[in-house]
Amino acid sequence: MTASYRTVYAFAREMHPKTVKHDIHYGTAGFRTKASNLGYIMYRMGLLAVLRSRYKQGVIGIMITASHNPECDNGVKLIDPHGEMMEQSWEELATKLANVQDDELEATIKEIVQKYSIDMTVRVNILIGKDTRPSSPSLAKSVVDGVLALSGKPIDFGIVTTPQMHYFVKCRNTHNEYGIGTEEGYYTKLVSAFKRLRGDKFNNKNYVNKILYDGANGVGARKIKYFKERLGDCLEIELHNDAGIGTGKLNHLCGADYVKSQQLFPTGVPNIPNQRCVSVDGDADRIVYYYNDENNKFHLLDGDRIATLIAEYLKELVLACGIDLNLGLIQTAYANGASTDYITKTLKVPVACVSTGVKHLHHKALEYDIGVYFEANGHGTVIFSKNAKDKLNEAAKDNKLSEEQQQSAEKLLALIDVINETVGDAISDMLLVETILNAKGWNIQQWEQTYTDLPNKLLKVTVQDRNLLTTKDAERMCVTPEGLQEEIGLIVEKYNKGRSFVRPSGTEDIVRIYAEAATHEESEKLAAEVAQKVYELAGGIGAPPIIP
Ligand code: G16
Repeated sequence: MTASYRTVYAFAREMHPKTVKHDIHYGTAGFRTKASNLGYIMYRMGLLAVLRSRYKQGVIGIMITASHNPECDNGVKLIDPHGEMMEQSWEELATKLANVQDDELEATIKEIVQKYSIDMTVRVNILIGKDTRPSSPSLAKSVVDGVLALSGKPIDFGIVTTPQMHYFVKCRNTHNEYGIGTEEGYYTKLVSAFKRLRGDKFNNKNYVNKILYDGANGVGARKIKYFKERLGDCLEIELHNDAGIGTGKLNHLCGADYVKSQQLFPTGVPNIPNQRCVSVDGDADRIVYYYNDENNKFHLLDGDRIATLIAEYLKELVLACGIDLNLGLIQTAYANGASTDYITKTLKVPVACVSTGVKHLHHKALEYDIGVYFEANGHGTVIFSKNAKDKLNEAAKDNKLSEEQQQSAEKLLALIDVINETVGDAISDMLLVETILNAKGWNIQQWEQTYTDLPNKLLKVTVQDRNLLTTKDAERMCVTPEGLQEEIGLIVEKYNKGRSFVRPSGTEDIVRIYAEAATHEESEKLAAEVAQKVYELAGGIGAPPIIP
């Protein structure tokens, strides 16, 4: 045992010395920064994964990705045994382990071992996956060294999407009850459920069985090819923005984050009027839909739209089954006010608002029999409780129920298999949306007509230290710097249907500003005014924001 601890320091000193002086924090989705600064962090997260795995007595996953960030960044997140993000109480340990000096590593590990009474003799497996960033292979090697230093067994899954990693971890820990824990198992589970739901004909009212797919020049472009092969005529997917490793600009002028935050059609996708398009992000855990109309006007159907479509359809099916299951929808402050109104007033589904980060949404969604959660940026999924699954399984076989009731239960069971319940999964979400549009016989315009979004604007401001900005009330109120919230309140008052909030990003070194108002011009102006206040009061650097 002592020998293992010594290896920890030797490996650190010789191969993965701490190279960054300032502290780095486990953020919204793990550590994320310039790839060149991450070697020692990766090594230390390999160590932590082994400790966590021994503590939880289950397989832990490590995903190397910076998702929507530029190609020069990278990052790492840990995946817990149920396939969900690592428990928040351990994020503090991750931050501590990431920031101690090399010669304090052994002592820090001993502290964790003691505090959690970890049996260091247990054999553990750590699953490792990475995205297509050029820096990912060498960072994966650092993770492997960390796992080996504490005598864990690294299992390399190569280049995979983030949601695939979450799925693999859950499969391993449920002994393949959730699904077969291989790429083939993943494709088979999702595609066969999709085909089962689609049957052998389309609901051709207005549904068109073709989609243009923007792969953001990342792993989502690679993996969609396996779906295309398996889906055949069932869904025609035309792939764009598919650059190989290191040759394309990942997320540059394309991908879900660009389309959502800029509200622009991506480059690399043909502009065909009224054609349904999707963009996924750099690790394929987010998706947005959009189209350009015949006047070349851009229309975005983001995570809020996907959430409402799914919640409405699930509610219809649950009612048709006649089973008593509670359904809830989880959003964040970024959710468009019009979507929240539609969900509560028209769909009559309860809505909860939590802080940004799927880990928060996922956690809240567990409180419902069926919890639908989506961030406006297109990151989300649906989770079904054991109670829901048991009741649906019973209903599907219950001959006392009508044929319609039984069929609705069967449909819901098939939907569960199309969905990656572990985390938001762009491709699984796409199959779910396509299933619903086909079932309703809807084109994208009909989907869009369900409600009208309030015009909104997202801005970023670079500040000296984003940690000086703190928030409360699910990030809807700013606590520090003092006086900023009052100023925001005064600005918002001037705008019809105005709403705005600010928060420090947990994945980029910036403060984010969200604003919505009755008109496009007003939302732009409101966002810019608030951005100016952030710049003034929160230590903005670089060029100050300009009011349009
Ligand atoms: C991650 C998180 C999301 C979050 C996004 C932006 O997404 O998983 O839940 O919405 O970062 O976070 P922030 O506003 O704190 O920068 P991804 O797709 O980049 O992993």
